[in-house]
Parts: sequence; C-alpha cells; structure tokens
Amino acid sequence: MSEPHPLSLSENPLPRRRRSGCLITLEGGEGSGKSTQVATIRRMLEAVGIEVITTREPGGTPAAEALRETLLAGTFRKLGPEAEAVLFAAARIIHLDDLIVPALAAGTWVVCDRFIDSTRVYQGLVDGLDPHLLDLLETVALGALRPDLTLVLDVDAAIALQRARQRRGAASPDRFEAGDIARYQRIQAGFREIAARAGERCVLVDGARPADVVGHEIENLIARRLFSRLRREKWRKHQDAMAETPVHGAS
Ligand code: T5A
Repeated sequence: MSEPHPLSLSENPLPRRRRSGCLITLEGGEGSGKSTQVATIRRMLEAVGIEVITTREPGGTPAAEALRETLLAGTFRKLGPEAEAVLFAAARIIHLDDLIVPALAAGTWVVCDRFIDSTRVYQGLVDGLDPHLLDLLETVALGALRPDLTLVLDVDAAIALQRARQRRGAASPDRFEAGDIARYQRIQAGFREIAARAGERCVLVDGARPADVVGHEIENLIARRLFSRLRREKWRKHQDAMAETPVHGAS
C-alpha cells in the first residue's frame, strides 16, 4: 500500500475508538451554574449505579490543567487568537487521550464542564476566528466523537456576572471574567444559537432558577434523552452481579 502524501487531506478522519459510556457536556457563560450542575448529575448517575467521572475544560488531567492555568491567566494572549485556539485544542487532545476516551471505552460515563461549544463561542464568535480553522482543530481533537447530550445553561448576563463575582470574592478576576455585560450577552446569544442549531445534541436549560429546580429538570432531561443508555447500563450491571453470584450446586 502506498504511503499517503504528506500534504494530502483526509476527507474521512478515522473515528476514535468505539465506546460504551455516555459523554454529557455542560455549556454556558461564566457563572451560569455549570459546575454546580455537574455535581448534581454525578450524584444522580451514581444513585442509579452508573460509574461516572466529572471533569472540565480546559483541563481535566495534570498536563491539560497546566495549560489551563496559563490560558486563563491570559499568558498566551500575546501570541494571537489562532495560537491560543491551538493551545485550547492541545489541552483537549490531552484530555481526550488520557482521560475521556479511555473512560468511555471502559463504560464509564463522563460529565464535562465545557467542551467544543465553548471553543465555538469564545474563539469563534468572540475572537472571530475562521470557522474552518475551528472545524479542523475539532476534527483533529475529536475525530467522530461527539457528546451524547449537551446541556446549555442559559442565564442572563447580569445574573451570571453577579454570581461569578460573588463566588470569586476578593480574588482578582481572570481575563475572561474581566469582560463587560455586552460581551456576556454575545456569549449568551452564541450559546443559544448553538442550542438551536444542534437541537439533536443540545438542550437549552433556564439556569436562572434556583439550583435545585435546575437540577431537577436536568435529571428529567437525562432520564428522557438517555433512557435507553441508562437501561442498558443497568442491565449490564445486573448481568455482572448475576455472574458474580455463586450458583447453588455448582462445583
Ligand atoms: N474557554 C473554555 C475558551 O475560551 N475556550 C474553550 O475551548 C474552553 C473549553 C473557563 C474559561 O475558558 C474559556 C471559557 C471560560 O471563560 P471556567 O472557570 O472553567 O473558565 O468557567 P466559568 O464558566 O468561568 O466557571 P464558573 O465556575 O464561574 O461558572 P459555572 O461553573 O457556570 O458556575 P458555578 O456552578 O460555579 O456557579 C457560580 C456561582 O453561582 C452559584 C454557585 O453557588 C457559585 O457561587 N450558583 C447559583 N446561584 C443561584 N442559583 C443557581 N441556579 C446557581 N447555580 C450556581
């Protein structure tokens, strides 16, 4: 078989390994309640016996967390938005290779605070990067992998900003939090548009309500949208338990 030409582009990127766990992502502007709901989802899945890990982007592994620290501090800003987008993608590749893909392959469910839609909104809409570059980076990082469900938390900019500031307390804002209301409104509009365009994968959730009310709706959404996966997982657990139960009379 002849070697591919180094400059030839693959029209059909190789899919990442097949998987059996579910990937749920949470998206939305700063302070929209993503981390709070990640913890709720974890409790819900554990309560029905599903193995689950929670993680975040950028970050999730030691190497990707190191990149997160410098990205959020704005250290790479001077390199320009393209270079910064490549570094977000690098953090994502590490995260996928070292944590997400092996977990999914082992049947573990993964709940991730921010993922590909954040790149589309922050690097695409806010920083104005060419969507083709973002497509390419997404293909390199994900292959054919996509989240099974994306919950987009929708919270008005003023509330989200107030929450983010409240939580931060006296600490100084990172470069993302230092923005103004107009910027938050663009971000919110961007996430709304993604939720409308990718309705198969995304659900827009009103995140301005009390956290327990939002959590209850999310539990119902997961149960409805991923019902067959939840049932299959329970069946698999049941079979595992049966296999471990000693059979009377067996030698
Ligand atoms: N980024 C990220 C990119 O530019 N490109 C990318 O590809 C990716 C992946 C990450 C930054 O990186 C950028 C986007 C981001 O700016 P981050 O710290 O991970 O930054 O994300 P933030 O959204 O800033 O994280 P926050 O923790 O501030 O927001 P959350 O997780 O949405 O909100 P949460 O749950 O921590 O809640 C914030 C506060 O509000 C309260 C909580 O108790 C907390 O105090 N709260 C509520 N209060 C009332 N009612 C509710 N329903 C509440 N829910 C939470």
